[in-house]
Parts: sequence; structure tokens; C-alpha cells
Amino acid sequence: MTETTPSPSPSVTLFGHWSCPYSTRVSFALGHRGIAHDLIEVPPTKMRPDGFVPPVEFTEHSPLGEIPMVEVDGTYRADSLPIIEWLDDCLDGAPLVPSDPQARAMALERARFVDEVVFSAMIGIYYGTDEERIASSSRALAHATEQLGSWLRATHWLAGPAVTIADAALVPLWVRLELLEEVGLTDRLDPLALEHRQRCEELGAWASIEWTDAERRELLDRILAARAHGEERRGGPVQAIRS
Ligand SMILES: N[C@@H](CCC(=O)N[C@@H](CS)C(=O)NCC(=O)O)C(=O)O
Repeated sequence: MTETTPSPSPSVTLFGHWSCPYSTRVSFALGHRGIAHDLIEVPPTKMRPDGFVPPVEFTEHSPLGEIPMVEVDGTYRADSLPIIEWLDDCLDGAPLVPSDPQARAMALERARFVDEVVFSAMIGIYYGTDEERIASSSRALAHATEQLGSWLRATHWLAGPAVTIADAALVPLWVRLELLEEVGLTDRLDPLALEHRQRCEELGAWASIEWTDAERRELLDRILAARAHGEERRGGPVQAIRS
């Protein structure tokens, strides 16, 4: 009789930061499949404390010097969506990219929509330096959620009956929703998209990505300070803040 030896748990390390929406996707993907991992905090350049030196392992293996980067048993990958696809190949647990070719193509296409359309609107709100850019980004975000809503009319998740890479791509928006409302998201999001947010919050992996009040406040203060600085340079106020 042959005995099967259980494969040893892989060693997984995420180089990332809570403030980075792309890192959040990867934390969610790891949390969703229940993979224990180490976290090495590498803040985005703008958030690094004076004198912060990124670990050599990070600078050597992240081709663009960007977070997130993940190491699994000595192999490194960067770039959130390719990382999530790669984790399916090298880790146990619920895959996030369906194996059926049609379902796979749909999940990847929807993840790319989130990456390109939803994220650019989201980033336009909190990096907006003038009222018009903030307001048009708010409209663009609301409009993009109508597309998400049309997908969610058919199923509970963005690309079918189970959580996929498309949902992982979107969760950073839900983590930031309150902050976005504080800094200029004034348009109503699609109700089905908001139901998706609630469903995400009920997942076990949510606990690994949600912000503390102190984290939300820290980003809020940074955004307000950056806007005030922009105002000083341009000599006019930015008013699109709801709080
Ligand atoms: N396409 C990349 C984008 C990653 C990215 O833009 N990360 C930002 C932080 S949120 C970064 O590392 N920027 C470089 C820096 O801060 O120096 C992904 O999906 O992972």
C-alpha cells in the first residue's frame, strides 16, 4: 500500500500595505482561501516615514518597485491580478479564476473592467485636486457601478455564482467607500452594487482587509492636506468635501 504524504504548507509572504488598494486585493485573495501568510509592510512611496528603506528582497524582486509583491516558497510575483491568477496555480483552497474557459474569460474581463474603469474613477475622487475633476470622477464611479449592477442582476457575485478574481478586484472600493463619501463621492451608487458590498462584508476574508477608524482617518487627513496644498498653489478652495 502506498502512503500519501500531505504536501507541506507553503511559505507565503505579502509585501504590501493597508493603504494600497492593489495590496488589499491580494490580502483578500489569501484570506479567502484561508492561507496563513507573513506581511512585510512596504508603504507606497508617498506614505513612507522619513528614512524608510524598503527591504532588499522587495527592491530585488518587484520589477517596477510596486506593491503588492508576493513570495511563495522562494518564487516572487508582482502586479495584483497576475498574482491572484498565479496563487490559484500554486496554493490549495478555493480558486478565484474559474477553470471553465468561458467562465474564466468572463471573470478576467470583469476584473479588468474594475481595474480600468472603476479604479480610475475611484482614484480620481481621492487624488482629485479641483472640484470639477472630483465631481466628474464621482459621476464616473456611479456610472461604472451601473455596469456592475447589470452583472449582479443575474448572480450574487460579479462573474457567476461564486466569488472570483472580479470580486477580489473590487473589494478595495468597498473598503474605501466611507472615505470616498467624505472626500467627494456624492453620486448614488447602483443598489445592486451596494448589496454586493454587504455580501463582501459577510465573507470571512473581510476581516483581513477592513480598515480601522485610525487608518481611514490617516488617509483622510493626507487627502485633505494634499488638497489644501494644491489650493495654496492655485490660490482657490476645493469645496467638494461632504463631512
Ligand atoms: N498594476 C499594479 C499597480 C500597483 C500599484 O500601483 N501600487 C502602488 C501603491 S498602491 C505602488 O507601489 N506605487 C509605487 C510607489 O508608491 O512607489 C497592481 O495591480 O498591483
